[in-house]
Amino acid sequence: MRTDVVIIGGGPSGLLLSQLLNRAGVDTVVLERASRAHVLGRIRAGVLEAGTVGMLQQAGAGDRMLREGMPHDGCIFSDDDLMVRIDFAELTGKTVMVYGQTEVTADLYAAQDAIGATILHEVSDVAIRDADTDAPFVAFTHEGARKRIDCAYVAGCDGFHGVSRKTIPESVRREHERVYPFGWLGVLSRTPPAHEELIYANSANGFALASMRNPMLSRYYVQVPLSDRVEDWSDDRFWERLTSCLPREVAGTLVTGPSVEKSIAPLRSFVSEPLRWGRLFLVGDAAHIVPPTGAKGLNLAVSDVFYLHQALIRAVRHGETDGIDSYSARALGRIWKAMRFSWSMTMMLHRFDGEDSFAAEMRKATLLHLAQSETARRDLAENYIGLPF
Ligand code: RFL
Ligand code: PHB
Repeated sequence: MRTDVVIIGGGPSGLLLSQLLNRAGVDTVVLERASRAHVLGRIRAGVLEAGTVGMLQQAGAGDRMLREGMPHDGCIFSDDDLMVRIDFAELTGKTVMVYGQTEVTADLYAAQDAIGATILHEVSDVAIRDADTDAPFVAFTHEGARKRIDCAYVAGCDGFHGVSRKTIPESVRREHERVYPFGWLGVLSRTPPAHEELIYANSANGFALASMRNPMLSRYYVQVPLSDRVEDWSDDRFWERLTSCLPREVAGTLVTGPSVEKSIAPLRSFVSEPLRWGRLFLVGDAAHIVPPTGAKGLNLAVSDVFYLHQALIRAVRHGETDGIDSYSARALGRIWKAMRFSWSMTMMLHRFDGEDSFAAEMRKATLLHLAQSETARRDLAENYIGLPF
């Protein structure tokens, strides 16, 4: 078998890249380790930047999002009972879209099916070979047989635990990492959202986030120690903690109910440079991880795809390699700014075990400043709605 671009990973970045390339006449094969049902069962991101919304439309996968997604023109930051509204629309002229990653992925699968793209599920033992030569190929096992696809380029869209990043020799890779000493316990419940906008809450009991998927489906998170397991958190314990973190006027009207999903995700900042090794390119979580506090992970994956799809189309269709030569530097410029924002949001909103009173006062002062300074609010809004591609 032969194709232009082998895409490893059928998550949002792999599917979006495949969709944009195919529509431009570049042939792809997507290799995904899991089943489609498994990929679609993962509850993850919820906030799409305007640039992400535009890319999904450009890919022909945006119609349902425009119908069912919820445009939000602001969000709330709270510190105990102080509520600070960030008005994205007024401060930046832009809004974000609340629409689950699960739905984005389902829409991309539907769009790929409609154009007859090749996606192989449940592949195993994927190995990228000769990426530093002009004749790379990818070997893998599918339906019990070992197979090989020759290609011009390989896109590593296989997430943090994939094989692509590790294919780049250690002598070439520079890795930067910050691991935070807590995770987020997330709960999905079929209840109306606590508030019409997202609330990022700092409190004496730690961080909490009140988010949503639709008017009858809420998504909440609370900060937990890394040693906690999901089994440690009954629904009652979760609601009690959430209520204690939210401002009283919101907590007072919170509707609780049984959880329909509950999981714990550790928080980490990570970047692996460069994003290119020969004919292999890293995209999305395969190259970088941000803590979810700034809602940037999926959006960064999409901006990587923006740069790479243009570069690959130029290379495959026109034989021009300037785009692939500059991909890593262009994408990393934006990645590091999102890293900084996600890190600062995480520091502004979380309680660190064993911290002193000074650290807690710094968080309070940052939130008070946000309440009183339009300049501070505009800076936050500009980053939250997404820096330009
Ligand atoms: P994914 O989604 O991890 O997809 C990678 C795919 O590759 C497959 N794979 C392999 N396939 C073949 N061979 C192998 N060896 C393979 N190894 C792995 C996997 O099965 C998978 O299908 O990476 P991608 O596409 O780069 O997308 C990145 C996003 O998923 C991620 O950044 C976001 O979910 C992060 N994130 C958020 N991002 C936002 O922009 N806004 C948010 O509000 C937001 N909230 C979140 C989040 C992530 C969270 N968790 C659980 C990590 C909230 C949470 C709780
Ligand atoms: C979510 O709805 O899952 C969500 C929203 C905002 C974030 C992180 C997660 O910053």
